[in-house]
Amino acid sequence: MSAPGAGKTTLLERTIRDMKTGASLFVLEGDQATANDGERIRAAGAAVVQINTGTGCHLDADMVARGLLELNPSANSVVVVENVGNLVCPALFDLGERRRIVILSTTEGDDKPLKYPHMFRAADLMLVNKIDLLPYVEFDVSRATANALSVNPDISVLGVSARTGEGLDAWYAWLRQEKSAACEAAAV
Ligand SMILES: Nc1nc2c(ncn2[C@@H]2O[C@H](COP(=O)(O)OP(=O)(O)O)[C@@H](O)[C@H]2O)c(=O)[nH]1
Ligand SMILES: [Mg+2]
Repeated sequence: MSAPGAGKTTLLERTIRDMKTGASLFVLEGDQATANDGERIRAAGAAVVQINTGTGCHLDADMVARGLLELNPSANSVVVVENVGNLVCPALFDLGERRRIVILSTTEGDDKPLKYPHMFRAADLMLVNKIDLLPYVEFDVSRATANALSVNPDISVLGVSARTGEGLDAWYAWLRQEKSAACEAAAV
């Protein structure tokens, strides 16, 4: 989840390519219109189903259920759901996710966790993306982190650049750790 343009699709494309996820990662792409992001994900090498919400500002559980039937992910794979871009409605709907990630990019302002607290309260991890742009924008990563922690003391925070690759190793480690924890929990 994130505001439009924070880098959800770019980060996913890079993750699929760098981790060589092949048939172990599947994607549901939510947007009001177009299949653009679905095509980008397919070109990166992952199976994807595009869901268009029309006038809707978020995905709901029924859309995800129908998308999953079509996507048909294999056992022990990771399914990533890219929600419609905005920091309001997607926070309010349970899609059955195991973990929720919010991306805040450095061009959006470090006050956004305070202005959209429900989104940051609903997330397990905040990725601060576009850290390559920090020299050019007024964005204080430690202030953004403090703001996120003030609305959600349990949120984890990682700084990344989906463009330069800085910080992505920590993101990949987080993803691997979450996947093995989920597989262990499912095996019990
Ligand atoms: N400088 C910079 N640009 C980025 C980064 N990540 C994404 N972008 C750019 O931000 C724009 C929106 O990215 P996109 O992935 O479509 O965002 P989405 O709407 O959240 O899926 C595109 O022009 C990307 O190239 C980054 O880490 N650094
Ligand atoms: Mg996108």
